[in-house]
Amino acid sequence: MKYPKPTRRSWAEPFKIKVVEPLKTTTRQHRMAAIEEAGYNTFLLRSEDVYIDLLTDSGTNAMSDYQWAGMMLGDEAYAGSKNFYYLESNMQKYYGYKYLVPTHQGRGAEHIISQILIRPGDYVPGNMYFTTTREHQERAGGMFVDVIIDEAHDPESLHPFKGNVDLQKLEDLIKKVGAKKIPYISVAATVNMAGGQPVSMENLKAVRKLTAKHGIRVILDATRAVENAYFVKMREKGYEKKSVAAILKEMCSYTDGATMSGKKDLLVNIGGFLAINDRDVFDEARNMVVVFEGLHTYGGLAGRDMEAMARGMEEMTKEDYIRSRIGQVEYLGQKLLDWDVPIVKPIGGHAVFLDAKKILEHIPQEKYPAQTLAAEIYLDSGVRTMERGIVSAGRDPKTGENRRPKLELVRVTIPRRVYTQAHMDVTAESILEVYENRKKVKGLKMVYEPKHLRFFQARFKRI
Ligand code: PLI
Repeated sequence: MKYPKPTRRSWAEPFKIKVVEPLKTTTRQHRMAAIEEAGYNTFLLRSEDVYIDLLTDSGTNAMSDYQWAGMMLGDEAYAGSKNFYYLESNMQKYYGYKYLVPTHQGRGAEHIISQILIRPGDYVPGNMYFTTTREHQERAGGMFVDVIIDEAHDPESLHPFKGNVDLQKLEDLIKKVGAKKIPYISVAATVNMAGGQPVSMENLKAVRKLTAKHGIRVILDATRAVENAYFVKMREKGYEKKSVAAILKEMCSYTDGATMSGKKDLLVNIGGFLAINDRDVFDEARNMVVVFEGLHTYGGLAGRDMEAMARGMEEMTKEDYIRSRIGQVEYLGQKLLDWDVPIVKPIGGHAVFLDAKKILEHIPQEKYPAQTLAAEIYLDSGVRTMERGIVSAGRDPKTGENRRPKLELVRVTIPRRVYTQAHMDVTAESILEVYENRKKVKGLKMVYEPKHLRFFQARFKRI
């Protein structure tokens, strides 16, 4: 026999393709001009110059026919849209929180909760930072404190729950600054910046227990909580037979509220919400949302967008969907591992993270190895990825110094239900090509640095 028999049965996408969007291929010469014009920042590329777009899984999902059908049922009323009430009841059903405040996307919810709960001089612990989350905490006068376990900063560590909160670090912070100075702990489910790494249920329970003792709230970043729930099912004892839906609800039950970017788990292109159990916080949030987002029954969204989110909630917890979602990321990651390309291990939920520090070990962090690697991959094939290293980390607001994260990564992010296995093959081959030619690559220098969230708009030149 020519081919060895497979050792296990394959999964396949639990859908078929009904509408297609043509992709454009370009020449290397075209891409050279495009990346130069974009200041070597993949965020500044025009998407029509991109072949396979793995910049982000945010708002890049393919909606189902069921969701598109729902779009036609948009009740575009300024107040009291029926789509809002449907979204509210599905949020209660799938996440279990009491109150819902819709927002235009995740950062809208982060803004509101930060302004309500954080006072100047407060400390906000979190299991690693996320860019927009920390920005809003700092704008409210808070200081972010990283309390994730040390393993999260080590790309090689095989810890199954690298998103876990280090309880000792949290306890030390409480002792040092006092519980009164900690309005809440922000716990992200599948930690984006750590490589899409999950939090265990056991850890969530322990965080709940410790914070409850001190009267500190727990706010979940539920953006990719379904993906986290799937990892709990796969890796945590006692959860093998539970449904992903039940695991999700249990995770939320150990928290007081959640900020949510619907653009990820909810399989839509726009939307988000703040969910909360406390009536007083809800009243304040409802009051704030009308100033910054829109009326409390639409929060900056069209009725049709809320309908699509509500329907997305029904699809996200389907076992065959979530299995193929994570399976596709694993397929790409395993391919790179088989070729010894350094990536963050274990493979994450929404993306494969390339270890740029290791791949371009001859380029010091000040010369932006991850930014450089993302540009090189684009040059090779038109595949767009994203820097998640020193550029994303930004500057310390107190000292003005560059933060120097241990992780210097390139995120190869997989949109949901968008690309096929062949796209993953092409991507993996491009990364391998760049990896094999890595010695020839030189770094970048930053020539324009925006004040806030600099990674979005910073510009670079080749050294
Ligand atoms: O992009 P927003 O405003 O809908 O959501 C902000 C946000 C909050 N939390 C987490 C964990 C995120 O990943 C997140 C947005 N992430 C983006 C845009 C990404 O590319 O990962």
